[in-house]
Amino acid sequence: MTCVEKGIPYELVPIDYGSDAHGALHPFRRMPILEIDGTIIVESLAITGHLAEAFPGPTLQPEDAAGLARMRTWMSVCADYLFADVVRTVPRGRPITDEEQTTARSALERAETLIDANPFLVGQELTLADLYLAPQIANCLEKAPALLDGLVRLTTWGQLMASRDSYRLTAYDLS
Ligand SMILES: N[C@@H](CCC(=O)N[C@@H](CS)C(=O)NCC(=O)O)C(=O)O
Repeated sequence: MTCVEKGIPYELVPIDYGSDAHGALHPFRRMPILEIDGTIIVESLAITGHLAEAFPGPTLQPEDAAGLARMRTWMSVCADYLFADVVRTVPRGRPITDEEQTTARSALERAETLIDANPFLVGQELTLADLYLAPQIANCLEKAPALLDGLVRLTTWGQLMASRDSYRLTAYDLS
C-alpha cells in the first residue's frame, strides 16, 4: 500500500516461507521484506518509513511533533495490540470461539476510542498509521466481519480506506 500511495513501482517476489533462504533475508523469518537497490530492509516500521522518506511524492508522515506522536501511537497500537489480538487471534477456516471473539472485540473497541472526527487517523491527510491499520481491518473483515458491528468510527474510516487504489490493488486472493 505504501508503494502505491507513493507511486513507487514494485514487484512481489514469492519466497519459500520459513526456509534457510528466507532466514538469510530476515533472521526471524517474517514478512514483509524489502529489497531495494541491492539492500535488504526488514520490519514494517523500517520499510514503510524508508519508502516514505527516500522517495518523492506524499510524505505520509505529519510535519508537526504532535502529529508524529499520534501517528506513532497508532503504529504501535497496530503492531503490538491489534496484530496480536485481532490478526493473530481471529482464526481462518473455522468458527471463532467465544474467548477469541472477546479478545478481538475488546481490542477493536479500544482502537475505536482512538479515532477522532478527522477523516484519517491523524488529521486530514493519509499517513503511515492508516496504512498500518487498513490491512488489519481488511483481515478482520475477511475472517469475522461481525466483529466490527456497531463500531461506527472504525467502519466509516475503513470504508474511506477501501475506496483507495492502494487498498484495492493490494487485496489478496485466497482462492
Ligand atoms: N514486527 C514485524 C511483524 C511481521 C509479521 O509477523 N509478519 C507476519 C505477516 S503479517 C508473518 O510473517 N507471519 C508469519 C509467521 O509468523 O510465521 C513487522 O512489523 O514487520
